[in-house]
Amino acid sequence: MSVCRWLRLCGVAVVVTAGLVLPASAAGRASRPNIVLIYADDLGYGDIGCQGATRVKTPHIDRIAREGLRFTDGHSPSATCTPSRYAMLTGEYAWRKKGTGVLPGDARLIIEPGRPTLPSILQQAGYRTGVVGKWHLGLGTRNLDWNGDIQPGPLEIGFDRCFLIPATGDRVPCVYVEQRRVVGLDPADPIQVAFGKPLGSEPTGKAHPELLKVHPSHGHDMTIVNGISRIGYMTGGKAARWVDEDMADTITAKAVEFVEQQRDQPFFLFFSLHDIHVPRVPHPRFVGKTDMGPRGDCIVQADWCVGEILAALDRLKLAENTLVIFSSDNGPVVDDGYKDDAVQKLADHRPAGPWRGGKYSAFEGGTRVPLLVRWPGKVQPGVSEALVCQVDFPASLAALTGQSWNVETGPDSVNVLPALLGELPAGRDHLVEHAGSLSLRVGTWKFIPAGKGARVSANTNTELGNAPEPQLYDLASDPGETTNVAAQHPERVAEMGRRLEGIRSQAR
Ligand code: NG6
Ligand code: CA
Repeated sequence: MSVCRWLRLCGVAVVVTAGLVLPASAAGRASRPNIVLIYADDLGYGDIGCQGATRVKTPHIDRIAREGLRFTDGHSPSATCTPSRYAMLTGEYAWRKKGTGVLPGDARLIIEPGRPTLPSILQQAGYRTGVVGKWHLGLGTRNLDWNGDIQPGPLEIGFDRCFLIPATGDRVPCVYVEQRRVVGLDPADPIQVAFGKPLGSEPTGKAHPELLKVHPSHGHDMTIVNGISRIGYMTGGKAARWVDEDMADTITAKAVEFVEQQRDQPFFLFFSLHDIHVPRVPHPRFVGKTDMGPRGDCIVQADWCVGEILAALDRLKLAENTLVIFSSDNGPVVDDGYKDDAVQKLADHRPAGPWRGGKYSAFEGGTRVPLLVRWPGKVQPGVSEALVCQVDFPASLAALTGQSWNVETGPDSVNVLPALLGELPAGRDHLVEHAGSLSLRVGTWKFIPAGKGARVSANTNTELGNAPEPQLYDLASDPGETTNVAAQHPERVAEMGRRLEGIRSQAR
């Protein structure tokens, strides 16, 4: 019997490289399933049926959970969008690098072309790579001209294809970018974009609230596009402007098109939903599907987007050979700047599930998000309590596809592949959680250093987790972070404080 066959019979995956036979753990598995990463925006742990939501139905998301592995301790790297995405694509905690906070819509690209990224290593492994939907990692260099070639962007950091919402739904420019061009732009009506200082003569929400169909609750009072005032100012590009109500349909069609086009070789699709970020303006067919107003209806819409991708995989007979990952870029927020009835209609719905806080928060609700992994026949359906984070995707998916991950440029990415595939019950032993400040998880202990800052956000009413004294929680007995036990465990507080400082001061 060959060594290969013997190892396989013993349950050890093998990789044959230049005559050498190495166990998978040493050489990577060199398996190349398609990878579809569906990334919701601001969707909370408790916003989906399989994690306790009852007033909104999410059958498609629940199907991924039922047919796959549901993580109860899966995290986004940060409690807001840009830093989470930066860390997930680079394997480096965003707080290590200046300028990686929530970006304005005219920011330059913050991921350096040429550095290893999640998509670039998959490209190296022979994948066709695509990103569809929200980007929010900046585009171009300084003073980007939106009317010409938009670069550098996703195509310079490892994606073969892109169809983008450049920043967020609530930030200008309110146009799509495909490959390097604004979609549908009339050259006779050039786009200009500005943040901070007004631009042009188009009405703003501040001056003309009578023109609005959705009103801001805080901020969001600048240029009006499609009856909704945004963050930032734009002029021109009228024919190219998106219609919020059609956004889910538009990006889902693009995502499905990518899957159809790439079906014959391994592909990686990063499908980055707009939902359920503000402004929450679902397509009319989803309006009223819940009793929670637009926030609930947008969850239904997000679930529909997921269902379309799963249906495409089924239709093309790709489901068996596709690793589907579903997650969210940060915890939930109820009022994030528009009067959309989310607060009034929330009642007993708990967007963060059992966790305290939400988007922007150092409490678990900031980063403990839905994380589901499905790979039929390879990942045993079930529930995992492993501590894992999206920053681990680069090292883990490199291991899956037989690539080595560059720990110099992506030092915070841990290979947790055995946990992601359900082969091991444990993932990381520790995790730095990032909101405005840093906190540290070690096992089920959670340490939040003493810090300045409001306890509750005046805008969003989120409990931010800041306190003038150190906080220590034992999540095993107190998952809701209700009882600060720092005073009872001074040594653990000191030790976790030192460890956090050590990680913080580690050079790249
Ligand atoms: C905040 C916005 C909020 C949202 C957030 C980014 C205001 C008052 N608030 O500054 O509405 O856009 O940035 O969200 O402007 S994220 O999910 O992209 O991180
Ligand atoms: Ca977000």
